[in-house]
Amino acid sequence: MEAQVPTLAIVGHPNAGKSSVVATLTENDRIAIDKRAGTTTRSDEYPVEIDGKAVMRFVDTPGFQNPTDILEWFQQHADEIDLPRAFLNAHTDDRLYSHDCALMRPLADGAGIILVVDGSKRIKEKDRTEMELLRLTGRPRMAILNNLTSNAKHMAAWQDALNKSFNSVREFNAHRATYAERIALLNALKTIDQRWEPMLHETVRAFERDWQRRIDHSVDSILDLLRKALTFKVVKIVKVNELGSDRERESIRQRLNESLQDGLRTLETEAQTEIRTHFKHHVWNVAPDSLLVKDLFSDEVERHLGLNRHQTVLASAAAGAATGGAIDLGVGGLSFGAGTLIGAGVGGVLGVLGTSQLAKLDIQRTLGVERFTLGPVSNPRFPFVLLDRSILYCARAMNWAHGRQAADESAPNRVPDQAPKKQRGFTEALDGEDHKVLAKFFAAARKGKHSPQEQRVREILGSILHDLSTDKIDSRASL
Ligand SMILES: Nc1nc2c(ncn2[C@@H]2O[C@H](COP(=O)(O)OP(=O)(O)O)[C@@H](O)[C@H]2O)c(=O)[nH]1
Ligand SMILES: [Mg+2]
Repeated sequence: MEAQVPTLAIVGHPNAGKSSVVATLTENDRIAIDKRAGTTTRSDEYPVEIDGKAVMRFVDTPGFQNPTDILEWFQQHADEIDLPRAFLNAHTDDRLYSHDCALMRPLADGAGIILVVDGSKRIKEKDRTEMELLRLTGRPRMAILNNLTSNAKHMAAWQDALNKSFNSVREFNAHRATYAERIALLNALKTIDQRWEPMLHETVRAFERDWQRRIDHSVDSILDLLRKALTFKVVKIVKVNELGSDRERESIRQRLNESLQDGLRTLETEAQTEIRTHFKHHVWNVAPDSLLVKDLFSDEVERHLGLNRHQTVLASAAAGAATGGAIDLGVGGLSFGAGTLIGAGVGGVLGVLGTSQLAKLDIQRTLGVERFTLGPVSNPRFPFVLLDRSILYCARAMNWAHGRQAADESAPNRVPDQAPKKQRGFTEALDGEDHKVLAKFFAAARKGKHSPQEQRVREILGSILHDLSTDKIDSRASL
């Protein structure tokens, strides 16, 4: 074991939530969270790696087997300088103490202790025994109150009891903890042993740098998605003599529209997979009522995300003026003025993004063939909606605890995956200047051009994502 890397052994009763805490702290959603009590008999090491280098290590232990015996042994050998090492030496080959030795080994090697308790249960004598023997190890130690239910009746008693034997006591819910809470916990670990402070300081900084990098990568993924989506089009070439009636043209138009939508859905899914990977999620479940599982072109998504009418008109006008061309608010090949489109679109069954208003159909006839082109998307709200949904996806990926199981519906949802009610989407909360910057960026992207606004767009998105992963999440999540 590298001496420089802070190592923490996670101890506590079976089912206290030890494995869940390790999964959340190491962002490892593959750690098997075993519902059956006492099935873990070994100590498993889970390093936290940044740039391929372990910056800290957690050891998931089976918990104590014979706490009363150990306490007695500790008390009888009070003159030993290193009780964990001495206990281990005395019991290595003793099968009765195999779990206890698995737990004691990392402590003997210098690991600190995180005791996980289920704060919803009453404190028992066995708990007091364990607290006392952990105190006697002399190792730096923190206690985590992981309240498995909403029963807060015993929390104060736990706080009192734990405060007597631990250098730090913190509430931490393995199923709910956000990035900000993980960082807060790591910062608190600094205080349990002053000698760890410089190391943990570096670890926390590495975490923060890594987080910033993930935000940057997510911004890349989103901008990439927007560029691809805004240039995406579908084409169908048909021989004129195979084209009979107008009904046939209409059915071609409909099929093209489906292909356009499917293509855009696929692009969105690809970007989401990237974002999920940035935040190390392999297990991914979203509540059925989340806006994230609704179809991209559904009325609900349209209603809750993107800019409002007024903002759309202003932003599009600014972008149109800047690029020197008229804004294309095309509706199925016809041109309406901005007011007409918005007025007709909102509240309609299909919404603004619905079938007819997404993109313009272009039909060109040459050499006996008709070339039908649908796209790229000309609807001015679409990129704002797509952007909002990408941000929503990031919010979920950034704040979903890795130790949380999909089945746990009891943990209050702190991730704003239902649209904020008071505002439509994240972009709507931005000011008019930022709307214009975005609209100009979208206008350039539609033409496949680099936009001078790109740097500013990156800053805007970076700051939204940053805010979503720090303390500001709570105000949104309560909605
Ligand atoms: N509701 C809720 N359940 C939790 C939480 N942490 C753990 N659990 C559940 O409690 C059970 C035991 O958790 P686990 O991490 O395996 O505990 P261990 O035996 O101490 O490793 C599992 O079913 C977990 O899903 C939590 O914060 N909230
Ligand atoms: Mg376990």
